[in-house]
Amino acid sequence: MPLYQFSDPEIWQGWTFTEKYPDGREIQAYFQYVDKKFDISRDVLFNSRVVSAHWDDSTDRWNLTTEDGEVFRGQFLSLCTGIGSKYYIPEFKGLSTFKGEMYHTARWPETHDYKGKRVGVIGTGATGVQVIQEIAPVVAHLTVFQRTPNMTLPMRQRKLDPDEEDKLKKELYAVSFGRRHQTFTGLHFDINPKLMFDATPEERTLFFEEHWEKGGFHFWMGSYADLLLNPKANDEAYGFWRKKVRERIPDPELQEKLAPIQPPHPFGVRRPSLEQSYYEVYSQPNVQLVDVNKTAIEEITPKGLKTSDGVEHELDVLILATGFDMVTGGITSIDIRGQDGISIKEKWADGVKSYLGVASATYPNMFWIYGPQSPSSFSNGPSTIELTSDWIIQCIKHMKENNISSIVPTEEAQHAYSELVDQLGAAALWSEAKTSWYMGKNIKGKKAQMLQFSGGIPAWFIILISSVSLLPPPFPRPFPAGRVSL
Ligand code: NA7
Repeated sequence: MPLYQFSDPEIWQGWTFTEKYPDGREIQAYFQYVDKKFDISRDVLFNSRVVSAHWDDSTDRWNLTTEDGEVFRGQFLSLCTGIGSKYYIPEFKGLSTFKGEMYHTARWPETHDYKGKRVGVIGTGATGVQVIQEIAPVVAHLTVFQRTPNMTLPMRQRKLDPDEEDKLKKELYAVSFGRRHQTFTGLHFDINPKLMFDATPEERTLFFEEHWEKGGFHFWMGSYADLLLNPKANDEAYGFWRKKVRERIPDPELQEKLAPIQPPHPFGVRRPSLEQSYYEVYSQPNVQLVDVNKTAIEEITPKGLKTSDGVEHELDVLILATGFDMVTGGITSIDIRGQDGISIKEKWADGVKSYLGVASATYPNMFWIYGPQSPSSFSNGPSTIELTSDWIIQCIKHMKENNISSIVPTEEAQHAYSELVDQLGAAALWSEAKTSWYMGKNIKGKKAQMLQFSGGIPAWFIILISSVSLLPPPFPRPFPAGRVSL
């Protein structure tokens, strides 16, 4: 905070977060506040799962059906399904035989007492890291099943002082929000334009230290310009990261499991999770780390989990922190059919294609926000969301004012944009991670491809607004002259 929120002053002037990284309850309270302010619930049908959306070319309308059989018709379809709405459970043998309690982190129980329980966690991504550091101090025993060590970053959580925030609101909030479309990630800081080895070793060390101290994504998205492009530069950052992490782990065996000499993949090509006490908990006597590359998960049994060394890890609770069918899963779970009657799931089986990361050829009047081929999680979410929303609103206004009843990207425009997304993805080291949701590689059978626009918000913003440069400007920012050629 403060940038991971709506930029409307009516919202932020009346709300102050209590922590730099607010917890789930506070975020929920914030959403309730926003809802009340704009009376959003009035327009929402809760607890209804959309199962299909079919375009009717004769009437220029979408027909939506819910699980309960209700049918809705509408001219426009906006998919706000997010990038992490379809959670993923690998096909572990015997999973349904487990007699204890089992949760996926996406279905975290609101209240639960882990005190005195034997708990197993599979997965060490963002949710695994959070769960592990929170429950380790209270459980009787915790077994973590790790496949790839997470290259985490220090969160540097802190309480926010309301008086200081009030002052910042007057002086800096508006400026910071105004800058969100000007930085690579849509945050208030930017990538250093300098190349890593153009800096002297002393400069580099000071730079790394400073960014490490700042915490959050500074060490990653505030690093030198070639961090994710040049393997040698990447090694340099990894070396610093490894040293910092190892200092917190007394046991050499654990050091090697959590921060190995040889990195499993380049630093930062998978999303680094933010942590607070993650490494300290592994030194607790009640915490055990199992490397599933050495001793694989063989099966889940009624009593726990059996690994390939013959050990049965007895558990009262099994937590699956195994991730999501990220970026596309929310959209492909709905039977969406456009002009040619082909479902989007079938269309994307061979790889996602889109125009601007907002729309898709043959699916008229359909837009998505914070989804495939947009900067989505390579950016500060609200930055991408607000830019996309502005674009969609202006597009619909333009159509209304000009009596246009439907609009659809051409295959050529879609092809050109999707090629650009692929080329940008191939230009960096992203594909060197064996399993990475950025590339769809965490899901069996999913086509491996860069799923997001990785060229940064400013480049995407120019492409986005150039595509609608005929529309009246909604943006309080300069339009580029002419169109950007794809
Ligand atoms: P992530 O970050 O995708 O993490 C999933 C974890 O589950 C990851 O450590 C995986 O190992 C592990 N996993 C998945 N399948 C298996 C199997 N079969 N065996 C062992 N381990 C497995 O999901 P999260 O929910 O934590 O976070 C998702 C995003 O939400 C996050 O990036 C933020 O943007 C918010 P791997 O590392 O692939 O070897």
